[in-house]
Amino acid sequence: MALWYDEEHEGKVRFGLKTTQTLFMGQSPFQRVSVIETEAFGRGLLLDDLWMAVEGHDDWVYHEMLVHPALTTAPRIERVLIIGGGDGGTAREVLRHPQVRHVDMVEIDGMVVDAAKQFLPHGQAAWNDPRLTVRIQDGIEFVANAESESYDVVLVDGSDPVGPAEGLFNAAFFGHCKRILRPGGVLATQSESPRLQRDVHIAMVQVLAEVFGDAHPYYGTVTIYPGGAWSWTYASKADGAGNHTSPLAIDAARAAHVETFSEVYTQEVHRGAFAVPNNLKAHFTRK
Ligand code: SPD
Repeated sequence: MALWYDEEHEGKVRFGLKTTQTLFMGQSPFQRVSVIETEAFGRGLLLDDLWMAVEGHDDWVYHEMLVHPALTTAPRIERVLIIGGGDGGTAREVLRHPQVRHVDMVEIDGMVVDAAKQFLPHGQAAWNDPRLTVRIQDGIEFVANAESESYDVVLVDGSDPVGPAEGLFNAAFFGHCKRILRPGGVLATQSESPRLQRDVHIAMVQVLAEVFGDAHPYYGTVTIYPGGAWSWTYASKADGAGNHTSPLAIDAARAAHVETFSEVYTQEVHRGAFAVPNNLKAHFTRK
């Protein structure tokens, strides 16, 4: 008999995948961590029964689009901080940039990293890179205590705003992210579904605009996430002259390098992703 795994949203919507094997299931102090083999998308990681990552297309879209718009536009990319990202996909994409010298990845749940190292193909390229330091620590506490102006790019790769990731969506957290960025530095965060989590998405962009004085949502399709339509948001810290880094001022050499290995990212995809649907635009226009 076939076993199906259904992810349910607010008791109204379900997304189901036929499974072939459960490879890992554990309860950490923070959440249930599972790795399940699916017929359609290969191995997948779930946290508290919500899909986080699967092999192939969804992994590429999600991680390439979280990472490369920021890393092809930030003035400097030597020091990068990843909050969350325990499956390793974000670190993998960051470390593909030769200009990156040091990456701190702060993941609250050691069980996620252990399961990813053992069972997930996604992040394997990252784990042995000497530029990566993995810290098993609360990201909220880490940014609150980190030195001011110590990173060029901050990437927030958390789960949804329930459970351990809840504090990654508010002004206090983003305020510290801004403080620890160097002038001109860039933050990119996953910012939920513009369709099924529309209110959370709008609120996140508004909070980022408030905190940074600059926020640009961008969009793509991640089949395994609620509704398929997904978003990330880009925000930059003003430089010494009060100017913000533009998400569309792409460093052509860095982007051309990414295009030599990417599955999804191109400069055209990057530019197109920042087109905001009309019915969301009104929420983001500052008066
Ligand atoms: N609904 C799931 C949203 C998860 C976003 N982050 C996924 C982490 C993959 N690195």
